[in-house]
Parts: sequence; structure tokens; C-alpha cells
Amino acid sequence: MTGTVSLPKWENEQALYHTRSEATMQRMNWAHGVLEPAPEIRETARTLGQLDGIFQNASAWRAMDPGIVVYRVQAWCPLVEGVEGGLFWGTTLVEPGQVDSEYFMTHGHFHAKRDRTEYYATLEGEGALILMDESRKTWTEPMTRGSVHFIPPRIAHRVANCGSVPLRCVACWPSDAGHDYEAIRKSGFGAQLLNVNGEPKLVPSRT
Ligand code: M6P
Ligand code: ZN
Repeated sequence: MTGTVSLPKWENEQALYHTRSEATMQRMNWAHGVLEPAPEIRETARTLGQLDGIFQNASAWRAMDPGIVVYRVQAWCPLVEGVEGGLFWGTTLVEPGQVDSEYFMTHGHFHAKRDRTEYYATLEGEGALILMDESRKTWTEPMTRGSVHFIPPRIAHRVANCGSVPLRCVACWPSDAGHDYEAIRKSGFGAQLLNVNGEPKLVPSRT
């Protein structure tokens, strides 16, 4: 017996955590999926202008106001990004809208660490989770209030709003997953979700 007391692992690793003690608790409005503002919550908005090359019809995209906000993200990252073993929590709000017949959607990404997974869950609105494997096979899962989605390893993911109100969802992902946007910027997804006679239809991408 040495008489020394080991600190719990969490405290030993304090440097990996953001410092405020309140950082282990936040509040979210579950009806709307909005996290209450706090210093630890990072808020970003993605405009049409920032989504160059993401929508299929480039001339329709160019003709629209680049300042239009397509989606907003709140991310709560209580650990330093890249630390193994932690979890991050986020909310995404995708506005209703289209570029030509293609629904407003998130940029989409693979995880930089390809074997990392994620949960998405829908709080409000109607849309689709668009998934793509590394061979570019692309499919969707319907997103409606209450749907919970497990995103398997090595699967790119993005969210499209097919309805007329904001699509609101929450996400939970590993703190060392990272985002690989490059693969999507380069070749996109294997199919685009289009409004065909009022119904969402997955149409193979033009190559
Ligand atoms: C979810 C999570 C986040 C992601 C966000 C927006 O909240 O998956 O990690 O950043 O959606 O998606 P994207 O990064 O593809 O724009
Ligand atoms: Zn992800």
C-alpha cells in the first residue's frame, strides 16, 4: 500500500477537456432541437455561396442569392477534437428550398477515420438521410419526426429537406471521427435527391 490516491481518469485527462466545469452539461429544446446558447456551443451557418459544386445544376445555383442560408449547425464538443473515446453532440437545421429541382441539403462528409459511426435523429420536418458507400452506391432513409438513424462505418452522409418547414435533427458522433469533405467536393454522391412531380426521387448523378 503506497497511500497514494489515483485521480479518476477523467481528471487526469483534464487538459483534453475544455475548462469550464459547466462544460459537462448543456440544455436543448427537444421540440425544436435547439441548444441553448453557451460558450461551448459552436454555431455555424452554411450559405448557398459556400456550397459551390454541391448542387447538380450549377447555372441554377449561380443564379440564386449566394447569401441564402441553407443550413445551420450547432456543435457541442466538450473534448478537444481528435481525442479518442469521446462523443460530440450537434443539431442541424436544414431550411426548406431547392436549387432547380434538388432539395436543400448539407454538404455531406465521410468521417476522416473511416471506421467511425454516428447517430442522427429527427425532431421536426420531413427529409431524407442520403448515404453512400465507398463504391459510390447511394441510398436514402426517410427522416420524419422520431426517426433515429445509425450511420455505419465507411458511409458518407448528408441530410436533405424535402418538406416545406425546417428539418431539424440531432447528431452524436465520436470525437476522433473528423470530417472528410474533400472526397465529396471532388466527386459528390452517386445520386442526387430531386423533387420529381412533388415526390423525392433519387436520380443517379451526371458524371
Ligand atoms: C451533423 C453532424 C456534424 C456535421 C453537421 C453538418 O450535425 O454530422 O458533424 O458537421 O451534421 O453536416 P456537414 O458537416 O456535412 O455540413
Ligand atoms: Zn458525420
